[in-house]
Amino acid sequence: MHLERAQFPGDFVWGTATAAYQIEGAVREDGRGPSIWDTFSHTPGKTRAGDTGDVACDHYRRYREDVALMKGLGVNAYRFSVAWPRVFPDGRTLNPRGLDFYDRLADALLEAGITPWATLYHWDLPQALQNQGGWASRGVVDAFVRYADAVTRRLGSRVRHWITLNEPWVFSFLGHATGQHAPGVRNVPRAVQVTHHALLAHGRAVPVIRGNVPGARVGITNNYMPVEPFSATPADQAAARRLDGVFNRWFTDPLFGRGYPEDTLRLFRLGLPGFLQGPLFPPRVLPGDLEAVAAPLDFLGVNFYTRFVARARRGGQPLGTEQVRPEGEYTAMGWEVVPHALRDLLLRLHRDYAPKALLITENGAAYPDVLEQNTVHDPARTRYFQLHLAACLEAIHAGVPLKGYFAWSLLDNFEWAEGYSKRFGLYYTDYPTQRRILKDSGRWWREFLRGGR
Ligand code: IFM
Repeated sequence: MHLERAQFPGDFVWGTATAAYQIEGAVREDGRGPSIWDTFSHTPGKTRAGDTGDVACDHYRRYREDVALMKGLGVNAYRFSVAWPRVFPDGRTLNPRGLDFYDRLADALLEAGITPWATLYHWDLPQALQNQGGWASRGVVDAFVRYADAVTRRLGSRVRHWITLNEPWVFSFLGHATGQHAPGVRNVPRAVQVTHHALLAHGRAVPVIRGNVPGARVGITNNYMPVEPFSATPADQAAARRLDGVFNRWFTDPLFGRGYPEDTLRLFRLGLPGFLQGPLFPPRVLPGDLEAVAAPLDFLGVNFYTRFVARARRGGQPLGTEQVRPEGEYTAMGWEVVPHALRDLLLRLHRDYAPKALLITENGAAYPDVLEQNTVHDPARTRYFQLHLAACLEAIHAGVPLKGYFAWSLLDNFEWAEGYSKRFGLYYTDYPTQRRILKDSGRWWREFLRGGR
């Protein structure tokens, strides 16, 4: 496949992405408090092989080396997240030492000519706030705004690009409905309430960030899951639309001033006749909330990995829908490789919401990598990147204001409930020695980024 950096706009953002709990380790360093992921991962049976983020990639101590790795790759941006429990260890009291780390990281990035893109929340809520109800309690909104204020005051002179939340769908539903993620709650009404508090916290933080950061660029990152009907039957189409509401529109319509989608609200209120009986779980939304959620954005962050093919089915499956797994290529996560779905998604977001700018804030793939003679041959991952970059180009040619792409991830890391069993990195992490080894896919990226500079 012919793909060159020069085919993309000259000012395109090229980055790699990570998140605090997945790479930092040092969970007791410099006054950090426990997060819900510390609690969850230390609870027997919650993560694969009982893995925890206690050490992870030891990035807290090795960040300089990791910045050098990025420089070697030739990226011009790095998306990382700030750990809330480093900054407010007990949920209330500011710990300036926790911010010192991000200060040093930002300086090291800038010195290396890499633009920092900071995410405020990538799932590591301070346990102290969870003890007060966490995201299910409205008090979390003020706590998040205080946290966003403290972080952006301290880093705002050097970090201009801010992402409030990473993937509210995931931490709302996997954290509070299925219980696969921290805090491990299984309560659908609570999960729906969490979605609203998350979006409200985002919207209330946006003007605060702008006030603290000269020339701020502020956005949010959603995980998008395009849903395609299995067949053209009205039942399958309706099933796909239901899921699209819950996965995608619920987290996007309110950001763009449309409130929550009517059909999904109706589903949450009334259930699905013959399947789920209402009244169920519409969220409590107070006057003024929706206006706050719709704070103007500079960009919409898109995390894309795969699609969902939906078939209507009564009984057994949530929302009267089952997932069909078409024949084709799948990654080690069991996610289908479908680059056309990324192109179509970008076209759709542009058409339906017209954000000022779109960025792919995550895209990548896990494969069963094997370290052999100090190298990892991972042609499937290289191909995954190439196919998805080609999909991005098609979207750009069709007029989508796509401004950047962050590969997930810089290095193999703690993949949440999957622990260290799934590897997404451009660098292989040899956990016993903490050596980082460039994979073939990383070499491909380096060559790609070298071209056209
Ligand atoms: O590792 C995660 C990341 O934290 C959020 N988006 C998806 C990635 C792969 O599962």
